[in-house]
Amino acid sequence: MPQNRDGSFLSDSMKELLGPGVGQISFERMQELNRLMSYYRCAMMEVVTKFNVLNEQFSLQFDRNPITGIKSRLKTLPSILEKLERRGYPFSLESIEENLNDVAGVRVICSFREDVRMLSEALMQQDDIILIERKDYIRNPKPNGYRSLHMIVSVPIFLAHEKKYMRVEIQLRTLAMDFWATLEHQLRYKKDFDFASDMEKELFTCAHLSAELDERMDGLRQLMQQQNEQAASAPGEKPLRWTDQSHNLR
Ligand code: 0O2
Repeated sequence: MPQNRDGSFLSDSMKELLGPGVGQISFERMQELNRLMSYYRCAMMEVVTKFNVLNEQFSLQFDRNPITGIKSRLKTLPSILEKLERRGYPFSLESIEENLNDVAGVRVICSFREDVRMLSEALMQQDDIILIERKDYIRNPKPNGYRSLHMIVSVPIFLAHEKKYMRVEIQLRTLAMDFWATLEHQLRYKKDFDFASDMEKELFTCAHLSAELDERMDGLRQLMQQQNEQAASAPGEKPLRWTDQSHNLR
């Protein structure tokens, strides 16, 4: 690890965050930072559990899993400091909580666009979740073609003697959206590579293709759903509806 001129191993922003001096004060601040990060981790786990529960319920209803994968990540300390600096926020624990919405992130990969809508609505119906911000890049894709539904939510975590609300960034997207975003991210951040404008255009075209793929897969899903409903309501057949199943579970 590179050593600073004053002999310490900490960057200036890190020193500001952890407080002046070494020894007791910094150690206590370090513990506070660890505590804060563990709160974010707990909030992330709460959100992941909520989606796992919804997946379980919807898979009973529709006989397929709306969620194909859930990823979660905590922002690293260097990346937290970089963002505070870039946005001109103070380097303090309070500032992290107050100004950064994406320290804890959960990404939910869905099969279809309809699943994104269904899951986001079901989550927002839960009375312990507070919506802070919602950005619908599916209805309004970014200029480069990026699509996903972003939500910043505040979720309670239950500690030994208190209930604390923590913010989590949720990204909901389909497999096709995730495929494009993952590769775009890999290409864009490739070191020592200049991203030419014709490559930007090609990526944008790929984004269009992925949106078309989603649309066509949604069409197929609707068709299958209609056929299922027709078969279920045919004479002698009992339609399998959510109300029936929830009744059975009581
Ligand atoms: P990481 O490592 O994924 O977290 P914000 O920084 O969130 O306050 P902004 O730009 O308004 O500010 O946030 P926005 O638009 O909601 O996007 C934040 C995250 O969405 C990014 O996080 C990416 O994960 C994803 N994202 C947004 N735009 C793009 C894009 O064009 N391509 C790809 N591949 N992903 C995108 P981070 O912080 O960049 O990184």
